[in-house]
Amino acid sequence: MRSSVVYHAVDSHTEGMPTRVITGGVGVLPGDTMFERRQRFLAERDDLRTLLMYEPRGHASMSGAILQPPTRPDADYGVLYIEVSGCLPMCGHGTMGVATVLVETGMVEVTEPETVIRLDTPAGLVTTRVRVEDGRAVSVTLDNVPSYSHALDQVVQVPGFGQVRYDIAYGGNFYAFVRLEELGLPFERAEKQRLLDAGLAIMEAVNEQNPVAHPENPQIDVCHHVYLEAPGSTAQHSRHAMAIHPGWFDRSPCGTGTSARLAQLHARGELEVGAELVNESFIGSRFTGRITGPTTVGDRTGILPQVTGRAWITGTAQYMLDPTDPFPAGFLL
Ligand code: PYC
Repeated sequence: MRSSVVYHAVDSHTEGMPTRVITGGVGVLPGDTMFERRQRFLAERDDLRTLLMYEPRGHASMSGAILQPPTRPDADYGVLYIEVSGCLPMCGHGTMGVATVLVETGMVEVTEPETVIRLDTPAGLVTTRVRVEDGRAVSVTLDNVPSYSHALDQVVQVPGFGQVRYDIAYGGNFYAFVRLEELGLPFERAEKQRLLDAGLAIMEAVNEQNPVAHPENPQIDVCHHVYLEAPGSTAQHSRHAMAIHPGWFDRSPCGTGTSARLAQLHARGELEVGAELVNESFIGSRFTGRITGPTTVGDRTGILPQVTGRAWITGTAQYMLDPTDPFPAGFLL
């Protein structure tokens, strides 16, 4: 066996969506904040992301997180989210996977019935509360970064669909919300390619015709997620298919998407502080979200979102790279 590198991983899934948690082998990434580390990682070490996420070690809807020492004194670990699509500022299902791995591998001091872990993420500090029974992480509740509704009732021109109405909100990433009834598309897994094509076309139109920027961090300036709302969804129980750049569906109910959904519903006057939302994914798995209070995001009115879900460890691995491997940065078909 020849290998120039070895990356240690604990693989997990959160309500169906994988998180490959890289626990060793990367070293400390340069940068004074996790956002700066993210920017430098994308510029200088993106081949490591693609090696760990793309085929043949990953696949077209892979997701992961690299553990780091924190850059701030109030956090226990730093987290860099790695995806097939790039490095997200924040990832809810990934955070639940990380918290579960930290508890079940004993990488944090575990207290029962609750273990609190503070994570330094590129989007800000995220506190997780892990419910622990007999050493097992039973559920994870995360206090996500402040979220806000960016705009309601926007319109874009989308090839094949004409004018499409949408709301857009931020919950650690930007999310465009579109009702499937308006697109005339059914909420069925058998129609997943048509749904994905529609989501990607809307995403492109939103980014071209109505670009976004976070009021406090203008470098967060892209909408790579489209929430295709299923018919019959309400402010208490919402079902959706989440189309994500460059072409996959979130298997989980999407933690940052749930946070953005809470902000959108609050801005529409449909969900009050304290009320709960059950958010259901395309495969039927669920997160519960709630608004814990009001806040501001720059000069915008925002909310403090909390999201609860579950994650399971699926395996451990050492990922290697043989110097003769013809695909040192992986590939996607
Ligand atoms: O859970 O926040 C999330 C997420 C983002 C992309 C995939 N999952």
